[in-house]
Amino acid sequence: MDLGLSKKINPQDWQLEICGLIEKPLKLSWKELNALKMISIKADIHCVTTWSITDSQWHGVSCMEIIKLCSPLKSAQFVLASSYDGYDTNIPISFFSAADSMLALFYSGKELPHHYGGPVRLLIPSLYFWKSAKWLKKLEFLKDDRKGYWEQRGYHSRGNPWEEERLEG
Ligand SMILES: Nc1nc2c(c(=O)[nH]1)N[C@H]1C(S)=C(S)[C@@H](COP(=O)(O)O)O[C@H]1N2
Ligand SMILES: [Mo]
Repeated sequence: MDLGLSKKINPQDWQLEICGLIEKPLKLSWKELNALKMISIKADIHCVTTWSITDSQWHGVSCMEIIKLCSPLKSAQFVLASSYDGYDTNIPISFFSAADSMLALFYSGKELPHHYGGPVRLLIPSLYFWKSAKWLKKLEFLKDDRKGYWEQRGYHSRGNPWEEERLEG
């Protein structure tokens, strides 16, 4: 379920911009991303329409690695993730920096397929799945919350599944 990006992104053309309230703004190429330390996680995914995928296997770069690289300022409280299809979504920095939050490059042991958001998707297992931006293009660190695509259309700004934060917040 997505806005639809018909054109596949060639990993060689993929780039991630990291900007906003950070000490070191940077751009990461596919090669640079792959040189970072990777982690594997098993996650339960919670979709807003109540289905969940249990025990899915993901491999990629921990969001903590990104935080270490760019050094967010104390004033940075939110991350706005934007994608190659024009989608965006906001994430409180406390959830972005959770141990299981990652830039996923592999799913079930295989390179992340295009329809799952490959080559690189943000994965925030502690929030509803609409927060996991596919075809990730940019991470912007912000002081104030800025709603993304679904949040502007009535979805909850935080989206914690344990609090059932589905709509308007
Ligand atoms: N770039 C992008 N990411 C996106 C979306 C989108 O439209 N574009 N949709 C979100 C929503 S609403 C859901 S439910 C999940 C669906 O992920 P899936 O296609 O892997 O099941 O992706 C999220 N990430
Ligand atoms: Mo969704």
